[in-house]
Amino acid sequence: GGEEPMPARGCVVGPHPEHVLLEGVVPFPAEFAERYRERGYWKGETIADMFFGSVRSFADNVAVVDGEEEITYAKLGERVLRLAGGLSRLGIGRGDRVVVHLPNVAVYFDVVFALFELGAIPVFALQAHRRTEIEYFCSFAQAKAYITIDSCEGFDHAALAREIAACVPSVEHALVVDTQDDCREFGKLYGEPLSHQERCNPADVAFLQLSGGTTGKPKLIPRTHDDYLYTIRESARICGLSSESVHLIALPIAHNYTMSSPGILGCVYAGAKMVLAPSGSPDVAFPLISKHHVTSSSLVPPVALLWLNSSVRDEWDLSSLQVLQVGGAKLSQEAARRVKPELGCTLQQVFGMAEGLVNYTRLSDSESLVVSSQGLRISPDDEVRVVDDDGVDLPAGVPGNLLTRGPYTIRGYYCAPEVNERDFTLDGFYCTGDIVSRDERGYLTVTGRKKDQINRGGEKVSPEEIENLLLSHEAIHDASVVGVRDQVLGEKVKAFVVLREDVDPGSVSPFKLKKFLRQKGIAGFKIPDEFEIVDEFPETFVGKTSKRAQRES
Ligand code: OOB
Repeated sequence: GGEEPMPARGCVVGPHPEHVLLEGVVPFPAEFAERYRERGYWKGETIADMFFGSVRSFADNVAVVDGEEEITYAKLGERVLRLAGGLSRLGIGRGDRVVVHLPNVAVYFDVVFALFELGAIPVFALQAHRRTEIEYFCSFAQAKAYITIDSCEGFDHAALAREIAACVPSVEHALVVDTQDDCREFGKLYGEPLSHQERCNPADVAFLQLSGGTTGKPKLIPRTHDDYLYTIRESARICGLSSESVHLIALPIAHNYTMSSPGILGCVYAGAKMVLAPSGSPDVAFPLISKHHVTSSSLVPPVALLWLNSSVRDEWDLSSLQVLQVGGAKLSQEAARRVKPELGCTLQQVFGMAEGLVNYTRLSDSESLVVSSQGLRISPDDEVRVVDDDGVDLPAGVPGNLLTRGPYTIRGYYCAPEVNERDFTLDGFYCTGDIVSRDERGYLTVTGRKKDQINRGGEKVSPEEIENLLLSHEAIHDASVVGVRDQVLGEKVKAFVVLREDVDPGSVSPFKLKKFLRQKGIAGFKIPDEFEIVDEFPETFVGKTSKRAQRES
């Protein structure tokens, strides 16, 4: 009765336009899409529809806390529409790719939801990425725009923006969020709210997420509005989020885990409050938990270990904390067992992948299940197979290769037909490269990995990518990069190098090699923690480098 509905969007929202398939995307086969719609997984809603639904339903709730700034859902909706107006006037619209390269700051929400409202396609770079990666994302995705911040953690992103604008022809706009300048160029984009929307179709690709690499270059993952929103609704429910929840965002904001498991989109869906932290370290996170009565957070295992082992833990009131998600890499049982007694909250293990499939232990699961398994799939229609190397299905309890297909798992990487042939079966299962065992109820335990990838505390490193960069060094004849065990990170990155015959070994040091890689412009977490100069690599009996021997050396 009688109340004016709030005009959350600039105009009356009409029906969605026709679906447009982005070139280079492998679509879901029609019979699967039909089944997922019939079963109510795909509801025919866009991420922007969901966002503005929450802006209406939770208008006066605080959505984002960033330092001293608190932004309500109503205010966020207004900021998003005004920025969408500005971006639209620059010519950014439906289907345009925009590389987003921002740290954990409130403006991230404006940018991402404005792009969704325009039907533009964000490409999610991590704050840690540097020139080599950003240039690659921009050119590979043929991005029309690149959005970053002036500087962060001592790195001059504004200079990077100038370089990208100069060297990637598709990039018409390199936009820099200015936190220091007086001119506030970026702020000027917030103008008249977007008044007409071209919008997009729920079956369209919503964004391109990055894969944890196994190849020379990172692969891009196309996720649709329909498929992603399904995981968001279910994740919010499985993680117990409500409009009373206060979720600490302590991991890199653009990672798939932080976006959706349950992540910022799960929070927006539930109308929860999100408290932004620049890092998960205890001296940053604990004061925020105590000040804002944080009820849940999502961490990777090394950060969970920092929380468990922190000397300042008793100085802060953490009693509001109810649930702690830990995922991205394997959490040891010893650490898992300590969470409840020492932090006073329920542990929820998360085993997910940007390609799709996400598993959670449930909040009502027994303590022994929660500490020993990485959880159960989200959907009854997630098809999970555990097979031997010949593709034969294995019985419960026997570890094997995890293959999966389902209502939110991609059918192929973006513009990557050759990789797709390797990583997807003919009937559309994604070969995850993970070795798992499954119990009778479907709970998975991760026991190993088949893919050539290093999981450095949740951050994924492709050995091939680093080997290729090392091979471009004039003193290096051959390079092999492997993961070696580390107490805290689980694995760290180690490079073995063979020098050219005429090179004096004294002229090459780990310090110099690190500097060389840094100058190439790559994310810091990919730079090997250790180097070893060797005369030759151990070989397998077929004459290939034995990475196993190197890992164990
Ligand atoms: C998440 O996504 P990605 O795409 O960075 O990495 C996926 C890979 C998995 O294939 C697996 O190898 C590993 O990361 N992984 C785990 C794990 N969670 C992820 N390995 C062991 N135990 C776990 N709990 O990492 C990601 C995406 C969504 C939610 C959570 C994590």
